[in-house]
This record gives sequence, C-alpha cells and structure tokens, in this order.
Amino acid sequence: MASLALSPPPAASAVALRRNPKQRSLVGIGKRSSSDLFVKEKALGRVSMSVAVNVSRFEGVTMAPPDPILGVSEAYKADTDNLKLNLGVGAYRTEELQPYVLNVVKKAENLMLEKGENKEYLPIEGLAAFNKVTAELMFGADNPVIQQGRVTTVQGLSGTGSLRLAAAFIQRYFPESKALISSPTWGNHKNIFNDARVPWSEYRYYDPRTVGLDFEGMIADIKAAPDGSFVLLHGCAHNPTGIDPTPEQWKKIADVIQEKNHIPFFDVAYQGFASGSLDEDAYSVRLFVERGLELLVAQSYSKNLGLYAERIGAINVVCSSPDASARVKSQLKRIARPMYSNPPVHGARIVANVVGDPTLFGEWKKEMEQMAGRIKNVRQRLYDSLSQKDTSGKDWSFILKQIGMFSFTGLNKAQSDSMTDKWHVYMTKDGRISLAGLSLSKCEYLADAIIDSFHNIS
Ligand code: KET
Repeated sequence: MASLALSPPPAASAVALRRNPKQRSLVGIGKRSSSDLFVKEKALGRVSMSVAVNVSRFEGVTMAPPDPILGVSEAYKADTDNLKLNLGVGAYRTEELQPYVLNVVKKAENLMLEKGENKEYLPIEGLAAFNKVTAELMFGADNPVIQQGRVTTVQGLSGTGSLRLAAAFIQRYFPESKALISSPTWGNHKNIFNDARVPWSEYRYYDPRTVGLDFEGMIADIKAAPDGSFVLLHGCAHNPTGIDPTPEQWKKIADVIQEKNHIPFFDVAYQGFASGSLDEDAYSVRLFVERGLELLVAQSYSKNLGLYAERIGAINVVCSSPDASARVKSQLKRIARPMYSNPPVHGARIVANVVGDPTLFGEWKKEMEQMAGRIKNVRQRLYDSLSQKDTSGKDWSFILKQIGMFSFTGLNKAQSDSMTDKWHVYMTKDGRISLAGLSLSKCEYLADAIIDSFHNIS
C-alpha cells in the first residue's frame, strides 16, 4: 500500500479526483479501506498521494457478462421466491432437489482414507491407474487400440480442461486447421476454441421445424469444410438439444469424415446418462475407432460420477501407431506443465477405485441407471402434464424423443425470460431446461410456466 501511495503517476491522481468525486466525500466518515488511508494521509499532509490509491490500474477492464450457464445459478441463488426452480446448470439433483453424492463415491473415499494416501504431486499426465481405467471405460478394455498402445490418455481438469488442452494442442500442431462445431452446441465450446485461437465454424445440427436432427444439413456442412478439419461431435446426449444421431446416421457421419480426412474430436460428458448404459453411450466413439480413424476424446466424470467440483476427466488421443501416441503424450504434457503443472489427485483416485474395482463398478452402474431413470421419469411426467394442460393441440412429444439431462423446449429468449421473470424458473436463454434439476412434484408447475410463456409471449 505504502509504495502505491508514494509513487502515484501525477496524471492518474488528477483522473482519480475527477472520476471519483464520491470517494472524496468519504473523507472523515470513518469507512475502512481506501478512505481510511485517505484520512491518515491527510493528517500527514500527503493528500494528493493517497488519492492515487483510488485509481485502479484496471480502469480499462470492462465488466464481463455473466456466464450463460453458470450465471443462471448465481441469479437463482439471489431469488427469494419459494417457487423458484433451478433448471439452468446440468447437475443432477435428487427427487427432493438436493445435490447427490453417489454411494460408490463415499465408499471409494472411505477406502482412500483407510489407505492413508499421501498428497504428493501427480505426474504431469495424471494418475496412471486413473488413465488406464478411464481409457478402458471409453474404448472397452479389450479394444485393440488399447492393447496396441495406440491410445494416449492424459488426465485433465474435467471435461472443460481436457477440451482446452486438446484445443491448445490443435492450435500448436495444426495451425492451419479449423474446428467444426454443431449449431447449437454447449456454449463453452466456442469460448474454448476462441481462447485457444483455433478458428471454428458451425455445422447444421438442429432443425427447429422438426425439432429433430438436420441430418442432411450436417452431412453437407461436414463435406463442405476444408479437408483435415477437426469435427467436434457430442459422443452421446447432445447438449443442448438432447438429439443424437441414430447408429445408421453415425455410420454415415463416419463415412464423410473419413472421406474428407477430417479428425473427429468427441466430447463425452454424459457417458451413461443418455441410455443408462456406459457401453451403449460409447457406441459412436467405438464405431469411429473400429473404422481405424485417428481421433480425440475428451471425457468428464462430472455428471456420471457426480464429481463436478473435483474437476476430473481426461483427454484421449487415438493414434495410428504407439510411437505417434507417445509423441502426442509428450506434447500434451508440455502444454499442461506451464498451464497448471499437474492435475489434482482426489477425483482421480475416486475414479480409479470405482472403475477399477469390479464390485464398486457394478454398484456404480446401478446408481447411474437410477439417476438416468429418475430423469426419464420426470421427462415423461413433464410431457404428460404439458399434453393434459395444453388444450391448443400443440404436439409436445419431441420432449420424449430427446435424451440425457436436458430438454430443448424450443422456447425463444423472450419466452425463456418470462419463465424466469414471471415464474421463477431459471433456465438458459436458448430454451434449454435441465431435467436433472426437476422433481416429479414440480412438473405441473413447470408445465403451467411453459404453456403460459409459449402461448402468451411472442
Ligand atoms: N462438454 C459438455 C457437452 C458439457 O455439457 C459440459 C458441461 C462439459 C463438457 C464440461 O463439464 P466439466 O464439468 O468441465 O467436466 N456442461 C454443464 C456445466 C457447464 O456448463 O459447465 C452444462 O451444460 O450445464
């Protein structure tokens, strides 16, 4: 503080006096912080110097807008109405709308306590036992790519951190390539590629007329992209639409990607949450691997193991040779080291204990089925309530066709605003609601809110 006060740039103090007349009036009120210093400094006859304390070197920093997804939770917290409902972030809640820690996670943590493991740094690439089981979970333990040493797996800071690491890798080694992302997609994909300076464009995905997949548009846009583009695909449970290609469509997508020499880049944040089965939800990735394609897969344990705040996930790169795989790993480590040095250990140990232990693994699958089942139940109840209450004849059956944590309601921004402002239902402005944050008992209320907003707001 002292050095700041003693070396004010003269121009800056003048600016402060002009820009902050309110702070001048704080003199003598006895408030803490800068005005305290102001009083003391005034007594010492050094008023002009102390004023510089009020001048921020960060004057030029503008206020960033709230995050379109995590900002919704912040707004929800600030609402005092009893009816409020947080359907913004994709985080699983119990029927009582409470956060849920899986029993297998508690068991794994108890085991970890019993073992009394230390807190030494992990290697840059993360916990070996975690990397092994996470690749096996994604590709299948008996997949030849694993046996041939062609998969490189680096533990990342959950799905987001893993995507970001891969984006930095793309920028460094494929500076001429661009990424293709679905329209719409999870909002953070654009931020990730922007921050990593990877140019991107969108491919058609959602057709509002059919409230389904625009398959023709998707194929045409992937075909039209420059050869060797990175095509970002949601491995399952597309966010925000909840619409996935069928197995037949996946095959055609793989054909086009192969033809065009593109590199598939899967984001798998919901393995187990789409169908309730870990293997079924890995179908798309395993299909592409079977075709002999080189590809990237970002994985997250936020949703399927409920480890949101542990920040645990991975980036896998399937290469055509073990040698390429080793070189790719060395470069991913090189990028990670100056960014965050090495990843956190707690979540990695939980995953290694659950996925690596046959008993806990079996228990996890059951718990996941239950979570996925609860979401399917509220999906059905919401549809039932909407169709019973809405007498306009509108067809709400698209809700039943969507899968995963979300429903893409088709509500526009003004209608979504009304959901929040009038009904205290917090959701993202693209019309997405997280069914994981909904209970059976709130379905009727939500249906009333949706019907009112849909029919009465243009
Ligand atoms: N990919 C997708 C498609 C995704 O929806 C999320 C999270 C992530 C990756 C990353 O999650 P992580 O916790 O970094 O492993 N989506 C939810 C939360 C968020 O926006 O951060 C959401 O859409 O609500």
